[in-house]
Amino acid sequence: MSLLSKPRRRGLLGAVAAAALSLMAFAPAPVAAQEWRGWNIHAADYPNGRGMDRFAELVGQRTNNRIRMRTFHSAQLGQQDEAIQQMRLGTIDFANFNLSPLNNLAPSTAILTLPFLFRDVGHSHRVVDGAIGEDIARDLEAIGIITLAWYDAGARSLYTTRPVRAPADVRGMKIRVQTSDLWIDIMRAMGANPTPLPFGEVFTSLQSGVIDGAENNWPSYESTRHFEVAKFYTTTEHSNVPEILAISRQRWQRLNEAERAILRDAARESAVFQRQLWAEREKSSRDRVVAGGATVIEVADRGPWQAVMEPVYAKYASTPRMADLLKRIRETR
Ligand code: GTR
Repeated sequence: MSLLSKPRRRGLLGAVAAAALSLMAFAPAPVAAQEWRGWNIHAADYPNGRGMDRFAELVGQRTNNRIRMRTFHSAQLGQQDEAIQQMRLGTIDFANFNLSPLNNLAPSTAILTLPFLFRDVGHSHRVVDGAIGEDIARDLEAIGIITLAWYDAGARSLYTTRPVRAPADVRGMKIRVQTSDLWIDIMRAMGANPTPLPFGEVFTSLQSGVIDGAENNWPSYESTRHFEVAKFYTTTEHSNVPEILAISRQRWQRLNEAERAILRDAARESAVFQRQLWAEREKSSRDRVVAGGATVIEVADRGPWQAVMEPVYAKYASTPRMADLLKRIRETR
């Protein structure tokens, strides 16, 4: 026979159940693994895609796969403008963005897009990896984008269906630009007719004659096969606009400090990797397009190209904030 009478036993069981329930209420909910979606405009083997994959791998390892990241390469999740909106809404968690399509949303990014700004790659690294990069990252944070690291994107040059040697040759040509007012002004300053188009539409637009040219770095000119339809690459090297590896602020706000540190470190390590791959790819892409029949027109003197950019500087670097950023960039040694 039980030592406890029935009602007493029910009372005890009830108390145990109540205690268990109250414990459950206070115990932290089991941490579910998170699946993060990443956006990349380029193919998986492009330096940026490989950098993003390295980032994802490091974050997975260091969070014991609690944060699992998957990069959707080749613009599978849309073109860059759409991806930026999706990141702001939190439906894309991480991405590699060129700054140009962010110029209109976060005006200080325009300073880094300005033509003939950096003296060399080392100069651009010291600017973006330092206090100026942090200032611009704060403006991006205000629009919902957290910058974790800076990727290289090399120098952008003009490529066209007819040879271009001097600004006068571009006059009236329809040149594709990214969606940015600054890029429209840069192209107008060269005397061209700017045509904003998504990256994914450039090939067919060149092929059908909707545009006469575009502008980009060696790896993009090569990987997109634009060199097959616009065979003249003129080394104007007019902009070295950098890129960011970023995550959505919506995600960032839900991370603890330890997780944030893991993400930052992994992103910076991925940038070191990307920059190394980038330097190699710039050379191999140049070789590939030349082997594929492109004609490289070397610009020996960039003076005339630089001279036509004066109105662009007057318009985009004239507010006190932008003038100050420009001064600090120029003073960065
Ligand atoms: C590439 C850049 C892309 C995109 C593209 C473009 O160099 O990596 O993010 O900005 O240029 O011109 O649209």
